[in-house]
Amino acid sequence: MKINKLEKLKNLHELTRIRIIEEEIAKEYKNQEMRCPVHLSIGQEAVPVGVSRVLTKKDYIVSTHRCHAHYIAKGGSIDALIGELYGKESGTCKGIGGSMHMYDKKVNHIASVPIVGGSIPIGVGIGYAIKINKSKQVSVIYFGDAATEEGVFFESLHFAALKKLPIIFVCEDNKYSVYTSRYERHGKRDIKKLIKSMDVKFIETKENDVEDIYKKSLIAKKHAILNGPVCIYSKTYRYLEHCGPNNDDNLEYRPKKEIEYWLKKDPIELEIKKLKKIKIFNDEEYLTFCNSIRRKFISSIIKTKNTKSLSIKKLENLEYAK
Ligand SMILES: Cc1ncc(C[n+]2csc(CCOP(=O)(O)OP(=O)(O)O)c2C)c(N)n1
Ligand SMILES: [Mg+2]
Repeated sequence: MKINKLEKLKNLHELTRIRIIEEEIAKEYKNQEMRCPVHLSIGQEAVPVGVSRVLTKKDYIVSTHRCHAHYIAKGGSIDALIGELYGKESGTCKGIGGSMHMYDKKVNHIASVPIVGGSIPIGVGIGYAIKINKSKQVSVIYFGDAATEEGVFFESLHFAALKKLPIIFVCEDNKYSVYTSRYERHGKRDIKKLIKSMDVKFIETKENDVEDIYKKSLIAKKHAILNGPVCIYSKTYRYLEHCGPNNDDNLEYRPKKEIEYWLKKDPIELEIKKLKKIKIFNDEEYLTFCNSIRRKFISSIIKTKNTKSLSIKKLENLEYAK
């Protein structure tokens, strides 16, 4: 499958949009007005961008504590994202969830659950509903490498495989659960063997390569609808601390060589290199694009700061079941 020039540019723009938004959140966070912990995805953008390129608004996603990029890539509202971070009524959960609870029915981002592995069975339930309703959608379940250590992960894969549900499991393996590496947690356990043994198709992508992830997501979506569950497994890397706006490389829980390896594999740099090679990258245009995203985001922050938080009275009257 060939990706045309326009699509290549779209990929780069989407990676960049998410990077800039997360960078600006990191800057703003230091002003201590965002009223929640934040888990940023800087460095990990290729997975949500590649996967989302094959999804429609009607397809469903569920996410984790590190959910901003998933929400943005699914077409979520930037104003609603910021509103949620500032605890405002305009937020995706009216400002009472915070960064780890992006939820927006308008784009079928159904849940973000910070209990590790917690959103996996929700995504499986959605897959089951799609199957029963015979609608041609998929349920995408994003999770980190640590979620594969939870009991519910195994139960969910088992049920999805048994019922042949239209689910794309997406494992974003950034090697770490907070400060602890995959090897320290479960030695040389082979995730590929494990997932295949559960009768779920396994597709590994190239590291941080948005085009490859896009192409493989197309295959995954087709498989999920026709044959049942599939797992996209993608190695990637976060640049900042597990939770918060800072770099924590001074703590030395990650080897220097490893950090250097991943910085050379930056998803945006990789894409720019490719576009330069086929001569469709223009420095000036790209800079203009970056500046306009940054400007829009900052003005949205300023606007949000001047809006209201949910009143106690309204909070008491909220009916979630509606
Ligand atoms: C069941 C459970 N155990 C522990 C935690 C504390 N915790 C929050 S995030 C996290 C790390 C999760 O790592 P991973 O799933 O790989 O996602 P990443 O943060 O790397 O994106 C942990 C252990 C939790 N939220 N839930
Ligand atoms: Mg991880």
